[in-house]
Amino acid sequence: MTTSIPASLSARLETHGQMHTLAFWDRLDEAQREGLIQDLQSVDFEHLARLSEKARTETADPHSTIEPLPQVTRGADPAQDARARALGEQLLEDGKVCAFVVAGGQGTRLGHDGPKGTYPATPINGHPLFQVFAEKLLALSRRVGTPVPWYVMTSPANHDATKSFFEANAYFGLDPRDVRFFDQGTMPAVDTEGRLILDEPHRLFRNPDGHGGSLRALHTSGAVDEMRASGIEEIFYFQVDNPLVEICDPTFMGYHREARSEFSSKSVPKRDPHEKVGVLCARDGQPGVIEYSDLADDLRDARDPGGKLRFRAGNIAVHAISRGFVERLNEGSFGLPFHVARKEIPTVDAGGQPTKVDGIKFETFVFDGLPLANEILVMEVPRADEFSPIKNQEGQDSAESSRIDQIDQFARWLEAAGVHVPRGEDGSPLHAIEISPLFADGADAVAARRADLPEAVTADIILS
Ligand code: UD2
Repeated sequence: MTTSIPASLSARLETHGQMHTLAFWDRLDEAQREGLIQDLQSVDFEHLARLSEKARTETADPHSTIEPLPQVTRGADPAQDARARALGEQLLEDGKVCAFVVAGGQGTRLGHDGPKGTYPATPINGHPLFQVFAEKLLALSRRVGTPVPWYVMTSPANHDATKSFFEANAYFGLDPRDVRFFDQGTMPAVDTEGRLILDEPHRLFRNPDGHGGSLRALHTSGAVDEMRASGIEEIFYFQVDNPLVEICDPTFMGYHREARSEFSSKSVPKRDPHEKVGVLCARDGQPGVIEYSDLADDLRDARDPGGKLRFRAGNIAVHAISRGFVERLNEGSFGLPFHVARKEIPTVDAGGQPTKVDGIKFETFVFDGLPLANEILVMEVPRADEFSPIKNQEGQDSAESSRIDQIDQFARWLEAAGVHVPRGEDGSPLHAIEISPLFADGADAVAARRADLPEAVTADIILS
């Protein structure tokens, strides 16, 4: 029996001006036809039409009121920090915290072939990002005396490659039972006329639905159910591109918990008004993040009476999210707003040959969950200790800038432990330094290994 197009589907395609998606129907084999029908039936055409229309007409709202958000500052009150840290450590010891990395992005900006987490990151060994995180987690698990589970969100395009990478590297020493991979959702893209795009004659082009997709995928994948069953109450969320991330930072988890926050975020003071990071702030009283490109020039440049940037709370995409919050969202019909990215999209021409078209991708952002939380918390942290992402091939936020920042952090840890680290005129260490988290995962851990440290760094050095 040959597959035919269900009448209801062709009526919907007709109504929404999407009949071109069947242009190759006569050439498709049975399996391809069935696949295409399934693909098309999963599209919410009304929603997509609304989004496409909005993308065509959208302009920033000039009338909203934008204010900074209150923040706690790490280091401002050492006694309070210590209390928060003890609380966070207790949560970790009790097995109530898991780590969660969003690793579904394509990493196109880096020109790297493979999942971004496989990108070489450490200063001398060039260990990949995933290894850095795995070893930090191993070190943390040893500190707290219990394994800290790790959830890894992938996208359909990199799921298999990500899993294979962990398998080929024996999970970098982690117990595979403590690492759980799940896929995020996808969204079809449209051309500038709102028409769906064929990626192949028998398949729609779809992109991952943004890191905001995690708030749903945590539920649809069964991850939150699993968390509930194993007693996990708090999710430490981070991005795949930042080797300085302090995974499950107990002080942050403690502040988050003390404030009964459902969604907490770390910030770093923006380097300068033009730095390309989103800013945590309140828009019309609602907390959220405004992308650097959407912050009006006068607000971007505004200073407070102390001379600091008024909107300096740079979003480093490190969050603490309570499991109960994710569950509550998914009980209702929550939907994060879709943001628009205009991109060239691969497609096929009339002859079925590969070509490109100007298109619109739709993505959701996790920080749009902030206004849905009953309580939130923002914590400002020092950039040098916590944020040096690898995003670009060169310049700021590149592998090279991150390498310099990692070496600088290792140098500071050694100096605090009494090791002499020679520095050049510009203040940077003369020799490359790499400290594996398995040797020591922080200044205190380095100091505790004083007996294993040299008196001075006299050449490039790896401590592992
Ligand atoms: C993000 C923030 C920016 C700033 C910066 C800090 C957005 C829109 N912007 O910029 O404000 O805070 O980070 O480093 O978030 N990802 C997925 N699935 C997707 C898309 C992305 O898992 O569908 C992951 C991706 O693998 C990466 C992270 O989300 O770990 C960030 O994605 P990005 O590189 O697109 O965000 P970026 O660097 O432009």
